[in-house]
Amino acid sequence: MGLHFNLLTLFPEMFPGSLALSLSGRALEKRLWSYHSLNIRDFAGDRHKTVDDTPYGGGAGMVLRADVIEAALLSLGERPQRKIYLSPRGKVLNQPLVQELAAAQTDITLLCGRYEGVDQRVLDAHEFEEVSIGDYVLSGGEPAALILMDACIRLLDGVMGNEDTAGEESFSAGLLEYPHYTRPAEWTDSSGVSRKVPEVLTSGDHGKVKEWRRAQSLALTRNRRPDLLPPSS
Ligand code: 6GU
Repeated sequence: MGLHFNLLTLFPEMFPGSLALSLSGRALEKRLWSYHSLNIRDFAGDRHKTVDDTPYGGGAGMVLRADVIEAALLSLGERPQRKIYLSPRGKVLNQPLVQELAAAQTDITLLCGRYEGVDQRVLDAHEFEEVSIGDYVLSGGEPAALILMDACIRLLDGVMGNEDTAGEESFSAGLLEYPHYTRPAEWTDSSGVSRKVPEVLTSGDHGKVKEWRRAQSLALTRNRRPDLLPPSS
């Protein structure tokens, strides 16, 4: 029942974070999704609670120990789980992957790295997938986990307030969104420039509105993100 996330992190207080608010927060209260945040440090084997060590071969930074990560993982028990290590070297998260994860029939375990990384052997031994949220470097995987979770949660049945919103999105699937306007129909900005809402939107002609929005979406996509368009266009 509902999508369940396990979080393996050195900062369990970072969850649910922003996901306790707004749409995802309401969905959490409604039990449409749930989470279990584990502190990796609780699985350290020594009295100093050591979780990391220096890298073999030398170099800067520290590496999270395989044995500690595995102990945390095994504490989750035998429930089937999709295991994801959040790391900038993973495949980049996109909407098809988000849709796949939101529809997962198993728990999703997210390993959030810190320091230089995680001992490769625990990733290999437990067949972690690696996922990145984009081509830049964060100081840790936790914000990436929150983003991945947010993107999944908003797709769950019963989460969106307005059932129209999801359909609207599939209409413009793969394109950037057209511009939005609300009242007043004419607005003067702080420089004294008067700005009107595009006439078609106040015309009441729903066919024309739809056509205009589609054209706007296409033009925006062509200008800003041509990589999103199929090769034919
Ligand atoms: Cl998943 N982790 C970190 N540390 N940095 C990232 C990232 C993940 N995705 C993009 N940058």
